[in-house]
Amino acid sequence: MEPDIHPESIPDYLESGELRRLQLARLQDTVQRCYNNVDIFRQRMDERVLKPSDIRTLNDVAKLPFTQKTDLRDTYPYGLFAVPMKEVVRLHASSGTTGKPIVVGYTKDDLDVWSSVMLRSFAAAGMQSGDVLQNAYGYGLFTGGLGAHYGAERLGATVIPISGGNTERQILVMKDFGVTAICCTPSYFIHLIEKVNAGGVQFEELGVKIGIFGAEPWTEAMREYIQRESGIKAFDIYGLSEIIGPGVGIECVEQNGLHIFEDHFLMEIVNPETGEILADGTEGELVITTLTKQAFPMIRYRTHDITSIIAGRCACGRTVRRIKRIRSRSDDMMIIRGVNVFPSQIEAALLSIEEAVPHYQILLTRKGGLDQIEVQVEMTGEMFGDRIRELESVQKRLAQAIEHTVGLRVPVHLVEPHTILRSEGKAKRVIDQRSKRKDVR
Ligand code: DLL
Repeated sequence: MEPDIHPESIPDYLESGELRRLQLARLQDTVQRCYNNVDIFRQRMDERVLKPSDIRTLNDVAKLPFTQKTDLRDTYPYGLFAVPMKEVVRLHASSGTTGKPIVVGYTKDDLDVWSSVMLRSFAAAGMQSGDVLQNAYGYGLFTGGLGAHYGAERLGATVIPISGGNTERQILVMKDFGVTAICCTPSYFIHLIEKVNAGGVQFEELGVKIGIFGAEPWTEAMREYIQRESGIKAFDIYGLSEIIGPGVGIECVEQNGLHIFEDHFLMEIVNPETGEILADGTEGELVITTLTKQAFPMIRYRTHDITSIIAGRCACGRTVRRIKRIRSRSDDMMIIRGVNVFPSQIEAALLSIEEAVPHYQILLTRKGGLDQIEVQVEMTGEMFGDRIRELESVQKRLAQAIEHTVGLRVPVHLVEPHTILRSEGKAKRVIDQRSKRKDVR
């Protein structure tokens, strides 16, 4: 166990039998509350001739119906809430890729749990009271800003609620306010590093030590890039609005998988096609059941996030299990000439080339009924002055790295520095121009 465990982090270290007993009691309670209060859940249980009392062991979770994102849309806005609205003290919403947003609600107790898991997240990444956190996640309907805010305050850190965007001001604050930790999306952090460097300052000089990055997929290669370029230690934090927001899981100082706060979130990995539960270590779709949520409990929520459970104890001593970093969303998979391609594979390949900069985008088009892919990568300022022959060599090596990783020859185009849109929140890596409807993800 780490020395100086924060009292709220004690559940991270529960003995496994005790954790399973707690999970079962909480699962039974959640199922009963959903049965009593959520119409579509009760109907689905009744169709299966299943009663809450049939949940006798944790394995019985497999008997319960899945909840899909479409269920949230179909019952928009409040159809899955399990408490009367007068008990709901906060709403957040996540913008879907199509149509209406999904709306999630919290009781006072839910906010308490959320702050607590966020406190545990920051503590796992090595933050303490006395740290000064620049919170550059967006405040508003997005869960990132307020979720991080209350967790860090509860830890006793000093929170700077700067929200996303306004990069010049972010840099001023980082320079002048004694910032020791920062949270934002990894893509926005890369933008910050770039801007700091452009101002003639080395990022290391700023005194920031810890970065808590999530809300979008990023790769191990990207972590290496970030740590090398900024001198900070970069941690991966995971969460989704439907479950609570950020704080479902985070890496500890070992940086070897994300601990899931299993006393609040029951996890399963299933085959995304069949829904069959997969063994630890096998990659599949993460499915989460909330164990303590009151306003918006979720039973077997299909996250579409692809990962696997890491078997075995973490060197940090936490007993709550870990998952591998999210490889991608199942719906981000592109099928090009019969080959499955994930954006994260392209990112890893690009960053394996020394000269590469992490600003890239993937363009999907359709020609003659066939899907075409192209990768655009920004040149660095130095490369821009290079001779054509040198640029061709970089381009060739990038294409070879992609072919090596993905097994597909993909055209790579070097584009001028600063021509790919920088994100202040979640990056849009894939520009899909295959249909008339320009669907930008
Ligand atoms: O992104 C919550 C959050 C805020 C997480 C701040 C971490 C930090 P949503 O907007 O509902 O919530 O998006 C959730 O984002 O299902 C994943 O596909 C993706 N995602 C979130 N964290 C990670 C991560 C917030 N660390 C969706 N790695 C999730 C990869 C992530 N993907």
